[in-house]
Amino acid sequence: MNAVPRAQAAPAGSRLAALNAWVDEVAALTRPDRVHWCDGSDEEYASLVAGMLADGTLVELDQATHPGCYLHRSDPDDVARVEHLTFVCSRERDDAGPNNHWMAPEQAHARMDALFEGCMRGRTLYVVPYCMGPIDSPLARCGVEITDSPYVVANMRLMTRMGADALARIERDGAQGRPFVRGLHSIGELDPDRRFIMHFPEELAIKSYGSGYGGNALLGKKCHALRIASWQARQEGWLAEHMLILGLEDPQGATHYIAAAFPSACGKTNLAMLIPPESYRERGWKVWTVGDDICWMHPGQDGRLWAINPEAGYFGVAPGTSARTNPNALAMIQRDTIYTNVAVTEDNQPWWEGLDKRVPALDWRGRPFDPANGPAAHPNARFTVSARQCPSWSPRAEDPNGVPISAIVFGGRRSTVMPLVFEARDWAHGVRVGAAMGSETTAAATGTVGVMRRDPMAMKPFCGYHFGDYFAHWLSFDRPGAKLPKIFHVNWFRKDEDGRFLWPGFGENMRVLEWIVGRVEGAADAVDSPIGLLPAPHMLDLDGLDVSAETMRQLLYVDAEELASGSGWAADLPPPSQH
Ligand code: SAT
Ligand code: MN
Repeated sequence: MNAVPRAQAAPAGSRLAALNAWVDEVAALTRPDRVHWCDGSDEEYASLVAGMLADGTLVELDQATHPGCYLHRSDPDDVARVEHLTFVCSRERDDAGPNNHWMAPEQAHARMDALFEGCMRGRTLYVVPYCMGPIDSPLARCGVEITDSPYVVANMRLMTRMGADALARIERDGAQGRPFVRGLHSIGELDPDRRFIMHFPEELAIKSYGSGYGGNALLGKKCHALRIASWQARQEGWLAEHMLILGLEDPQGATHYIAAAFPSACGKTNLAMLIPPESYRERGWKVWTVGDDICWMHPGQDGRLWAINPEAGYFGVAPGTSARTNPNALAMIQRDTIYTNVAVTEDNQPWWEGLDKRVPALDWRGRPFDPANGPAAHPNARFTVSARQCPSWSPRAEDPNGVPISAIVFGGRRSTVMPLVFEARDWAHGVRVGAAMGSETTAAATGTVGVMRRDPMAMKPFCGYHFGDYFAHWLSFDRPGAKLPKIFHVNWFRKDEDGRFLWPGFGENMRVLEWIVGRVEGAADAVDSPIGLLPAPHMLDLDGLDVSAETMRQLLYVDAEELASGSGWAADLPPPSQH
C-alpha cells in the first residue's frame, strides 16, 4: 500500500485497529457531535484558531507587533497544576509510593468514566496523535490524546510532533506490537470539584477531566513524558526526568551537554536559553538549547547517558521574562505564540510583570487593570511556542540518538543554607544530593507560594512510582563500564539578611557553568566541604561582575550545623527513632 503523502490531510481513522476501536469506544462514552482526526497541518491549525477567535476562546493580539500571537484566558479557577487531584492508579498501592496520591484502577476508571459519560455532547472530539521525541528516534515514544478542547489541540501542535507523521509512526509501532499511550481528556465543566488527573501506568493510560490548563490538559507533557514515562523508564533501564538540556560550546568549539533539574518556575527556561556575559561571548562561549523542561536519558553503548528532549516546544512562565533575564525567549515569543493568562497593554500587546515599565490596560481576567486586584498577569501565566523559534535552538534537538550528557545539575529556590554551587563526590553521593533537594514553592501548582518543601530531583509532582524504587533505580546506573556524568547542585536564590538576592543570576550563571565544565574536563580545582566539593578560591571567573569578596564568601558558605538542622538536609526527615 502506498504511504499517505505528508501534505495530504490524515484520513478519518487509522490503519491501526486498536486505535480505531479505542476512538469508537471513547466516542460511545462521551457522545461528541463530531470526530476530527488531527493531521497537524498549517490549514488545520489556522482553522482551529479561526474557530477559537470566533467563540472567544482566543483573543487576537496586535498582529502588526505580534503576528500569529493569541491570548487565552483560563477559567480563574483553572490556572495551575492540581497536585492534590493528581493520582497514580497502579494495581498495588505500594508501587505508587508515598510521593503520589493513589486510587485502585477499577475505582478510578469507574469514577472517571462517570464524569466522561456524555461530556462531549455538542462538542468536537479531536484525535491527536503525537510523538514525544524526534519522529525517527528509537528513544522517542508516541501517544494519542483524545480531547474536546481546540486550545489543547493547538498547544499540542506547538509542544509535540503532532499529526500525520506521528500517526504513521504509531501505526508502524503498532504493527510491531509497540503500544501507544492513551490519553483521554475533557475540559468537562471546568469545575474544580469535578476535576481529576489519573494515571494508569500498567495500562499506559491517562484520564484527565475538568481542567484545560497546561500540565493537567496537555497530556504529552507531565502526564506522559514524566509520570508514565518514568514508570516505563524504570522497567526498561532509562530515566525520564524533569530537566532542561543545554549545550555549552567552549572557545575551542567543543560542546558539553548539561541536564539540569529544577522545580517548576525556578528558571529552567532561562538557564536553557542563557546568553553568556560579553567577556565570555568575545572568547567564543555559546549556549545551545536542546530542551527546557523534560529529558529522557538512556545509557548508550559507550557507557555514557544519551539524552533527548521529548518535547518540540516550550510552555514557559511569562512573568519575569524580559530583555534582561531571557532575551532569547523574548525574541522567540514575538510571533506564532499562544499566551495564556497574561495581561494586555492599551495597544493590545501581551504584558506581564517584569517585562517593561508600560502600564497594562487589562489584567489576565480581562478586567481593567487595578493594582488592588493583584498582579496584572497571573503569576503562572505562560507562553506556548515552537522550540525552533528560539534563537539558541540546537539542531541536535532533532538528533535521533540524542546528545551525550557530561554533567547533571540539581537546584532549587533556597534563600538560606545551600551554597551557589557544589559538586557531589561520586554518583551515589549525587543521587543523595538530588534526593535531598528542597525548594520554596511557586505558583506553578495550586497552594501556598514560598514555603520550603522537599522536591527530590524536582520530581515530587512527576515521578510515576515509589520514590524508594526511584532512588534505587538511579543508583543502579553506577555499574561496570558506565561513564556517568558528574553531579552538581546549584542555588541561584540565596539571600542576605535583608532579603536581597546575593547572586545576580541569569546570564551570569555562565560563570558557574564554566566551573562545572572545567570540573568535567579536569581543568578546574575544588576544595572539600561538609556538603561536597566547592570551587577553589578564584576558580569562578568574576571578571566584569560587581559582586564583592564578602558576598562571594556568603554565597559559598557552608555551615555543617545548619545543614544538619531543621532548615538544612534533615528538614523533614522523620526522627531517627522512626527508621
Ligand atoms: O503546567 S505544567 O505542568 O505544564 C508546567 C509546570 O508546572 O512545569
Ligand atoms: Mn516543568
